Amino acid sequence: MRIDKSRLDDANKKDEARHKDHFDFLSNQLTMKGCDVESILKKLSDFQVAIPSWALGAGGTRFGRFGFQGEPSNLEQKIDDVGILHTLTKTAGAISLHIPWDVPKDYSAIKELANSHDIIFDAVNSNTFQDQKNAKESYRFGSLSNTNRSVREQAIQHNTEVIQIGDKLGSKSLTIWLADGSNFPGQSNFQTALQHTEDSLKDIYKTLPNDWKLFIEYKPYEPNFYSTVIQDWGTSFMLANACGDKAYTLVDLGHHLPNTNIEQIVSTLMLKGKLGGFHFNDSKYGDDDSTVGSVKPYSLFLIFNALVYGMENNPQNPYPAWMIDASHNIKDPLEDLIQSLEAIQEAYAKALLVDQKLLTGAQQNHDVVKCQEILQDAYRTDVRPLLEKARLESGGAINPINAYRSLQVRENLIDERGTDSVASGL
Ligand code: PSV
Ligand code: MN
Ligand code: MN
Repeated sequence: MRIDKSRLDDANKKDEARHKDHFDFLSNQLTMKGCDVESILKKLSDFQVAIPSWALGAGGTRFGRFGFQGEPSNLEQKIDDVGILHTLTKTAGAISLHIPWDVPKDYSAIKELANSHDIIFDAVNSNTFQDQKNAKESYRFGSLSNTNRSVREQAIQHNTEVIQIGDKLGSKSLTIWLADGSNFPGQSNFQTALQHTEDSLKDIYKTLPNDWKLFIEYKPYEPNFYSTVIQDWGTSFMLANACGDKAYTLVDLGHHLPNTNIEQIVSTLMLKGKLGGFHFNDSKYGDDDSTVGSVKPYSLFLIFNALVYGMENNPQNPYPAWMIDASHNIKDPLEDLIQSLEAIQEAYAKALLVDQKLLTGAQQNHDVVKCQEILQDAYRTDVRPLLEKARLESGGAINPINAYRSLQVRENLIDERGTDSVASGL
């Protein structure tokens, strides 16, 4: 299904007067403070976040999965769902595929469909954390780090195939997340596992087209609970350096031990020009993959403050690839993603309000109180009218959740796809 533009315009009409009132008030306030509202709006409209193909169905837990009616059951329907998100929010102009969950059958038809929704193919993700049907070797004891050469070769070959698939779609980056590690002390030799991983990554890197990037994701634990080969940003950074200029670290917000200072990690990586990709989600305990901004919105703001600083001051760092890596097991997945997109834009807008010159001055004067005031003044500003304005000007919804509900998007999807459709690839 596609959202009809005139019905969206009607939905917007109900919110228009309130929006205008709020926007005018905020815009005046910000202008009086010296903010360039037009440039903030432009940055907000330009900011696009990839939606992962695996987040469009309801997620499960290891205890089970409650399906959600009208879920997409093939790649075409997943692209249609991202199209719905993009029409409403105007910030979801990309999709990130996980291979082999979403291998296109007809490449030109898939590209045409994505194009008709104004969606591009962002990073492709390989999968060596599950065994595939008819695979010769098993990843039970690791993939790129495995002690068995033929397992490593199968995993390298898979990544090469993922690059080829992505290349046909116009993707420009490969993300590797390895589940490799061990569950018990003594099970694995740390040095051997790391060396095998480095050698395997270098082999994959050799097959990377010149205009591509390799993103190396890290994660401290899970599914292995004693050790993980690429456990932290330092290991990822070291491996990226060992591979070469086209290799970067990817930060996933959920992949840190509790209380880790992620904004500092972001700053370090950007200073060194090695922050390649970013996965958004939120968490209370571990890699919970909760809706972005639902638990720790102030942390998200501080991280964005570091990202904005890096984007403005670190030309040595490429523009990062943004992706939502969240999925929920009880919410409507599309509503969940709309909430995540909104939270990302909100944190970004607040970070754009930080007066960097004033902050630098306060830092140099060691005025600790003033530094905190500057950050918190930006954080406490209700920036939602800016988001509404940016969306409205791009043809999206003033309030995407309200529009999604009033246009009965889920009901239409259920009519179209049936009540028992099950998302593929989960
Ligand atoms: C692993 O926890 C991860 O964050 C990686 O990005 C994967 O590719 C993704 O989740 C989906 O399994
Ligand atoms: Mn991730
Ligand atoms: Mn994760």
